[in-house]
Amino acid sequence: MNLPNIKRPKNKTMQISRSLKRLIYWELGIPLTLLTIGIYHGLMQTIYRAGVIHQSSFAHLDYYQGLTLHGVINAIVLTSFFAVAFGHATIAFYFKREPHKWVAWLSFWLMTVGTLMAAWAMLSGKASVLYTFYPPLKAHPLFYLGAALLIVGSWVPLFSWANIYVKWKKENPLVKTPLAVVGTLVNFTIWFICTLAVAYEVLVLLLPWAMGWTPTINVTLARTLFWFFGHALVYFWLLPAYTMYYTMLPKLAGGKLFSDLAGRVTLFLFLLFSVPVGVHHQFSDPSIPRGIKMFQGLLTFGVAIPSFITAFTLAASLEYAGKKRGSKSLLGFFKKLPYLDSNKYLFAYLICGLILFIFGGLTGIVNASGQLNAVVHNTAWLPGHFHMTVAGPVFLSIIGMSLYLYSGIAGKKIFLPRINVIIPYLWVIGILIFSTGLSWGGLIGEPRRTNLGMTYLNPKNELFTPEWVPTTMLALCGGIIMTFAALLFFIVFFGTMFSKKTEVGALDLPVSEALHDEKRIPLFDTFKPWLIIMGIIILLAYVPAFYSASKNPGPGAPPFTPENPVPIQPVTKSNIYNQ
Ligand code: HEM
Ligand SMILES: [Cu+2]
Repeated sequence: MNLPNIKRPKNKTMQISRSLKRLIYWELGIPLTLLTIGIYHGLMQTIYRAGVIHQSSFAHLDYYQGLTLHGVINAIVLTSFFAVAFGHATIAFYFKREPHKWVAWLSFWLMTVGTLMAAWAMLSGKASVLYTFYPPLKAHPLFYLGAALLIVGSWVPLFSWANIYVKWKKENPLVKTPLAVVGTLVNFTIWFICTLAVAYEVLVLLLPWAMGWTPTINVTLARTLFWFFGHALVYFWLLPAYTMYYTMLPKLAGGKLFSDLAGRVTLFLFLLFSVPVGVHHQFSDPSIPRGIKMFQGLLTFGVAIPSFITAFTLAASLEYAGKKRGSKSLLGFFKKLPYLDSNKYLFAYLICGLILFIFGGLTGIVNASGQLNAVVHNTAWLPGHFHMTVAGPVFLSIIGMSLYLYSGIAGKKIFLPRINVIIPYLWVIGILIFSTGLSWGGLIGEPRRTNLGMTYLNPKNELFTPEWVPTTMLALCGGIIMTFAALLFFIVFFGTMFSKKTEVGALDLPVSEALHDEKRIPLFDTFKPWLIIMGIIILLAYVPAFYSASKNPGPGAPPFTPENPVPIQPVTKSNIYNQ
């Protein structure tokens, strides 16, 4: 094609094939289109919960159906599609080699077909089981199958990336593996291992039970398998953001990464601590002995080590950047960073995520502590906490990077750049108000996963609880601001997508140099020993947990739907103990 007014790409960028371009467009475009439904339901939840409406459904969509769509789209579909697209981008950019075409497209189609199956089940009201799909709530079999396909599809590319990595390593045995590549490979290794448990839960426990082939299910075992996956899932969400923090944020701030080795240590420690801690979501579950809860609770605090390394390394990197930009005083560097530079909008998205993450981390320490957990368990505190993690650094880095990747590869200018750079700040203000409402409400007993408008927030109902009026109103105000910020983002993203091409598109990622580029230490440039230690800790933490969950499960559970307290199939003496 002849494009006379189009500028040449800058140095160091990479021209990628049409196939990979199209793949990345679709892997960003599909989840961001679905996200409109996810965000709509987020707003609706705050409206129901504040008692603005007192109905079980709105616009033919039930509260729990909406909450399922919200959790599945925002926390599973968006994050998985993005992680794969970002993985393709980092591997192609750093190794200058593209992943196998058919492997990449196979992954895309598995994820897309899986998403469509699950979307059909959720939209037709046959899978209102929330994104954790705990039994004994039962969904349509296609929901479980769809979720399994989405997950399997998302780890297929790991094999192609690992292949490229092994070849590269053979050619460059003494060169440090690029940090962003370590991030991607660590992330997908964790993902591959943890998803084996959820695949077992879906294929061996849930599907036969949902099909009516087995009358009851072992709820504790299903939950234990789920959380083997579920906690590592949060690191699968976070590691792309960490990769951006270490390898891009210092450069965007105008400085250098304080220590390259700190990044490597952090990433490998995540390999050790991401999986064997899932039982901290089951502190209140019977059938799991206290010793295991204690052990996994302690391991959870192990994550504090890489988190603190990250906090200090990033603070030092930002300090260096601020000083290079002319700061003289001790903390003056904070004032010198490019917060509102619309050319460096990715900085704004990343720094805003970091600000929220401070509060997400602090509230997370409360959740991880056994006794404090008992106070906040199943209250609104929990969504208050995780909107400052998954809807904080995770979400902001995903949407910021989606825009960055798309506009770079397509060669298009950002639509409304001045608006774009304020979106993350609006989001931070929204979340801080929203999460204050939820966390405060949680501390005074406001439950999560509850349509409060039907009862507790309905003045005509005998259960009306006036203490929760201010807390749910705060959450509603925050929710409106977040929805407004998201709306602006959709305008910017789709506006960019539908605008004219102005440059030859190329794959370009910001690359931070290291201030302390330590010598290559073989231990921090190889996966094998880490994988072995990872395996040992997982066995120690999980063999006793699975053993107890299988041996002392109590009676098996027949299937239920959310709207009826009576099981779908009658329970008989002969089938209740039949697992
Ligand atoms: C306009 C923005 C948003 C609003 C107003 C919002 C609102 C809410 C509310 C009120 C709940 C709790 C409902 C309940 O427990 O009854 C919730 C749950 C949740 N939200 Fe959001 N949210 C938003 C964005 C996001 C984003 C961007 C993500 C992730 C990327 C996210 C992930 C989740 C998850 C995983 C749950 C838990 C669902 C469950 O308990 O099954 N939310 N959201
Ligand atoms: Cu966890």
